[in-house]
Amino acid sequence: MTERFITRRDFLVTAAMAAGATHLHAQPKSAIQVRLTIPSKAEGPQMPGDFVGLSYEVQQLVDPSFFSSKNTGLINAFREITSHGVLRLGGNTSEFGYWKSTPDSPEPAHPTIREVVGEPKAHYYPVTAEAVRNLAEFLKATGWTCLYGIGMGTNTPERAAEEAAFVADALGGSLQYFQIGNEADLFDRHLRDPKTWSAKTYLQEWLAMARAITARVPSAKFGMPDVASRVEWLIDIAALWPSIENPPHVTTLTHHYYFGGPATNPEVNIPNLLMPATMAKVQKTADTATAAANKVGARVRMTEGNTCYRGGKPGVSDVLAAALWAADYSLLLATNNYSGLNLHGGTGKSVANSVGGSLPGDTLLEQQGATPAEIATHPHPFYTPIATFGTEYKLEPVARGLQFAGSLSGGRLFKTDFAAKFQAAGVNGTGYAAELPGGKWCVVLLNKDLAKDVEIALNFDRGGVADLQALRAAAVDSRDAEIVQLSGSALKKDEPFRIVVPHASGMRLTIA
Ligand code: BDP
Repeated sequence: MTERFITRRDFLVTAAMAAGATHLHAQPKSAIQVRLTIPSKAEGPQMPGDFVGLSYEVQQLVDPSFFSSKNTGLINAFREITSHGVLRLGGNTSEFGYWKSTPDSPEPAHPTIREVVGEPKAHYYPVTAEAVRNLAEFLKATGWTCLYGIGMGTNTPERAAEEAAFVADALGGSLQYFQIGNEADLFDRHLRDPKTWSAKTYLQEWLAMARAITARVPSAKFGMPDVASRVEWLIDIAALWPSIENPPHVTTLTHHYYFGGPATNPEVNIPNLLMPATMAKVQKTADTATAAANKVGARVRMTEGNTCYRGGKPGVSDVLAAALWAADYSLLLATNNYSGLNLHGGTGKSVANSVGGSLPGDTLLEQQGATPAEIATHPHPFYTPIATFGTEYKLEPVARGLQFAGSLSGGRLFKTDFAAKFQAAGVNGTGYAAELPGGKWCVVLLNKDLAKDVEIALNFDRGGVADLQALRAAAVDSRDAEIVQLSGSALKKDEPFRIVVPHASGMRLTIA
């Protein structure tokens, strides 16, 4: 293994570019030294090329022009995140959409449900053929595929099958699979009888719907159970699975993840979001979920999640910290062989409706004395990867994190000890590396520490660093997170390599 260092002159150029990025970052002199080695062979999981995804409320379909080939601003934003992504439609509102195949189809009778604070109100809305056709064109324009959510809470197997047949036909190859129901592990709150509701009763209902869908769409595939937090349901389902005769084709076991919430909870803060214990919990969930998936011969996907539930927290969900979290969270799932993840977002209205009508983040800003004009500068919902400002769509910090993580998509991950090396040096940092199709290596280094800069000596047994970018902002709580090109003539092939990663920032390197 050769150790590679850039020349003194080149080091100064690189370090100045990295540290000079912001006056808030300390000078490299005080940086803690960490020595990292990329193994000679990539022996970790294969990260799918379409690993990165977004999640939207089904209610977004109420406006058929939103996901349509005419919405070029949104199409460009999707493509900017990744050219091969996965759009998941679901969320709490998916339980209140009903399929309306023709403009004259009558509205079906709906069951009465309990109204609970924080859960969506029983406002039913139609999902139309026009919206689904437009969605198909939107997907083609973006190059993305879709995980299509069909309601379970207030739906019937017959209507589910009608909708699925139309969707399968309209979306064709852009449809990866169906999801039935959203966060059924929380149905005991408002949609089902808490005395009888369990993974077992859920599975019976799910089977009735999945079988009805499969009867109409024999090639139908499914992801399930999309639990909010009871990951042990995946274990329960995996245990029951062998007893199901001729089971529907489940390709993916799915769960959701929000770091915490709601916005008014003081525990939802930047130090807690970025601390190593947060990722240790993520790892625990991943262990449970992958054990269940292995039993049923499926892969795991995190289909809906973000920093803070009920629409996010201003100052946490919409700042650089969220970008670093998103990059780390995504890549940690990738090392656990997840097929991908979908970070939740959309328009403020759809997400507000999904949580009962308003966003706690707005209440928090009002309490803090923010003016309506100041509040309007925040993305709504606060965690959304793509914000809607009038007719403009803007990539938010979490989307920058997804872009950073997504640069390893399609690659074979290296099994590294980077996190342990950072920990041994007393720094809250981590890193990931992959061999990309075509042979280049890509490395993502994340310094989540709020105070300490690190100087990394990177050992690798090939070529040189061909490209270098930083993920950074003026400060960890600034909203201007960006990915900046740092390479230039300073990074010549075959030079050895040493890099300063300032606190609260990330670096992405391509090794060719
Ligand atoms: C999830 C719901 C989604 C919400 C989100 C949130 O599935 O509809 O928008 O929480 O609370 O549990 O932000």
